[in-house]
Amino acid sequence: MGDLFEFHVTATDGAARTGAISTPRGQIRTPAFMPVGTAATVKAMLPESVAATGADILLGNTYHLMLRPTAERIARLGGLHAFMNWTGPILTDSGGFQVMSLADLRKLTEEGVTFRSHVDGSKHVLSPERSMEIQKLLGSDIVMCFDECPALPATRDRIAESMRLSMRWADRSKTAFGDRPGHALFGIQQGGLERDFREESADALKAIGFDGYAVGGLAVGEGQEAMFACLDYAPAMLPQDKPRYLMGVGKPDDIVGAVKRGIDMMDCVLPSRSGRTGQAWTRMGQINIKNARHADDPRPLDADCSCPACRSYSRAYLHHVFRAGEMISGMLLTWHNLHYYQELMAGMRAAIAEGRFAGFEADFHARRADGDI
Ligand code: PRF
Ligand code: ZN
Repeated sequence: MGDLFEFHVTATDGAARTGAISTPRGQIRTPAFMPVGTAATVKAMLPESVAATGADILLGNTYHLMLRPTAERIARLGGLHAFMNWTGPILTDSGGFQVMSLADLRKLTEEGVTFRSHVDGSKHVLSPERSMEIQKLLGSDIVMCFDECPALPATRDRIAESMRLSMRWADRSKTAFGDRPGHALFGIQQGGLERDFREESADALKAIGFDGYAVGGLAVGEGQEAMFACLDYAPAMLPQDKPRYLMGVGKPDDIVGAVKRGIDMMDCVLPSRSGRTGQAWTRMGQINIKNARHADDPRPLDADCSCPACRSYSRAYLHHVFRAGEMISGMLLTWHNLHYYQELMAGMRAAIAEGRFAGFEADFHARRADGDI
């Protein structure tokens, strides 16, 4: 990645690391949480508001954008950054994972996947080469290899076959990506919960050589305990001096556990999606704003939170606008949730830098109640 794209670890505490990724579009402080902007928007948020929560980087999706409005249209309009008015770095997922979970009539071959759009039923093809082309048209700063993975539980044979196909696709992704100074290509480790397959996958990726490495194929039905057991060994199989990205994770306690085990980057729809369904995440636990017991509550979601929702609005108001179906409900709850997630990341970065991550983790768990608060 040359000088334009660099990762520096500034402190470690156990397996946890803190540092920064420098890109031509700005720094990404790690551990980093990337809000999801699937359809060229973080739903219910202005880009400047997303930045104000402390996000350094957004995630975009090849699958959704290729279908609507198409990568070619976005390229004609100056690329994804200009199109959606986000000037910071953007990481794009490669589409294979979304095809397998969202598209209709999927057909998987060595070449790639053919599928029908979940939007209008039209037929499309994605391959490593086409995914690299789309992510280039979008102007993505961090491009993900084209991969595929089974939902868990799956048989060892199915996991091995899928992982080996993804490693052949990783090789084709690297060739198709070529040499693009200032842009990074990340490989994606697969192998389910099978330690030998995780090792085989990591070795295959390291032999190809990438600017960063994702741990894929987790949070696909195995549960937190099994995911953490895998994260006890999987990140250490990947190069120390490159960023490690855990894809599609997770709840706040998943994130803390992943950082403890050496993960540098994560993304999840949870803070934004649950904001639109009336769920708030706080240091004390979850709040379901739909619940009738908030109807007369003059307190904010979290008196110690400095987000706009907590500075100026009561739980009673948030309850009312949610029940009334008012758009400000999704706006305020999403803002609060993204703010909380970014505060959590900032708290972990500071704790790692000061060598007190264990204390941070104990405090994180001690504050939190199970169930609704
Ligand atoms: N691969 C890709 N995207 C993903 C995943 C993966 O394994 C996951 C698994 N949690 C989420 N998003 N390309
Ligand atoms: Zn708040």
